[in-house]
Amino acid sequence: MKLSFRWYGEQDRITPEMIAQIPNMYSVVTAVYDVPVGEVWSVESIERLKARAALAGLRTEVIESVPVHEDIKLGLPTRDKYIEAYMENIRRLGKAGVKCICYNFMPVFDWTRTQLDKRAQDGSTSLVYYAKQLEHMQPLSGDMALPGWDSSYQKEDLKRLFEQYKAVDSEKLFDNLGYFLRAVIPVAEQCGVNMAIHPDDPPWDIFGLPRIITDEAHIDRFLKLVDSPANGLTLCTGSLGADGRNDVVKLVDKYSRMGRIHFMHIRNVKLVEGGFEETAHEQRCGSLNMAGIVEALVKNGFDGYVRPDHGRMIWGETGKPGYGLYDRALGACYINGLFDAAQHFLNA
Ligand code: DNO
Repeated sequence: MKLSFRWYGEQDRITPEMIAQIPNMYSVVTAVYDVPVGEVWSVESIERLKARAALAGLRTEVIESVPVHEDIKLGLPTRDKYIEAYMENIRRLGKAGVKCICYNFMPVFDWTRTQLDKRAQDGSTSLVYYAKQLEHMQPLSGDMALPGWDSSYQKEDLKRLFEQYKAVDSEKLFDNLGYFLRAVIPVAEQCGVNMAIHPDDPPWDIFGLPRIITDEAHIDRFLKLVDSPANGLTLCTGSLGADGRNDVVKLVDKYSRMGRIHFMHIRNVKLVEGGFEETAHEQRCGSLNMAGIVEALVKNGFDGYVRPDHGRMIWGETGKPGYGLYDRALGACYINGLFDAAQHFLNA
């Protein structure tokens, strides 16, 4: 596996030098953040990211994300120009040495939580999702914001989008995803880039908007839309694991055996009545079988990218919820340990 770590570019107070001090670090996971969704990234911005990471001795082989414009997800006639721009981004990134592009196909909102600073007994805080709290959230109010969301939407944009999505159920969304993939996957193949869709987080419909990358049946269907190795997955254990019906070890085993996992987001999550809480990565802190997940990867010879995912806020750190340095670094070390142990015992 190739260990990686999310770096939010030059604005991030967690620098590539800090990231490089985490043992076994291979690549940053980053993106160009100052270009509106749907536009082409300049070669200069891409090269700048790469050069900055290289100063710390790190590669820039994973992009998270090249976001997909809503017109593509909605299947509007204007989608073709956004798909053109997307293909151009793949070409430019491939040229710069990027090997894997993470993206998602969630309508309007990215990952969703109902509270970002839930305090645990040990004083750490983390992100949680409680269905009861969600009932009180008003997505159309325009004053809701989460760190993963596109903050450029105004109230009117959101209203319009919700109207437009009335015509898009999960079948339609699948069709629109297929249309997108049939265009971009051949380009990715030519450029030596693997596309890696991120599952929906949480993996169920939200605010009446459909979500389709949610479980085994849907992932199977997704992979068949374009049956190419370049059409693969970011398997996020915490996202899929938020639905207790998903057997995450089985999914990791199945899709890594098929060679369709290009990027792993490894984190734990604790299922509670009516929702879930993010925890430390450590197995006994949450509901997931972390050792089993890594064992499956090692058994199948997985050599793709891995990153620790959301961390708690600990030791008084403040910053982007889920993206502090300390707990993600602890997560990275735990992941290293699990891989070493699995390798050792499987080869013994
Ligand atoms: C959350 C992330 C997601 C992910 C996107 C991929 O922290 O895992 O925001 O980057 O869904 O497009």
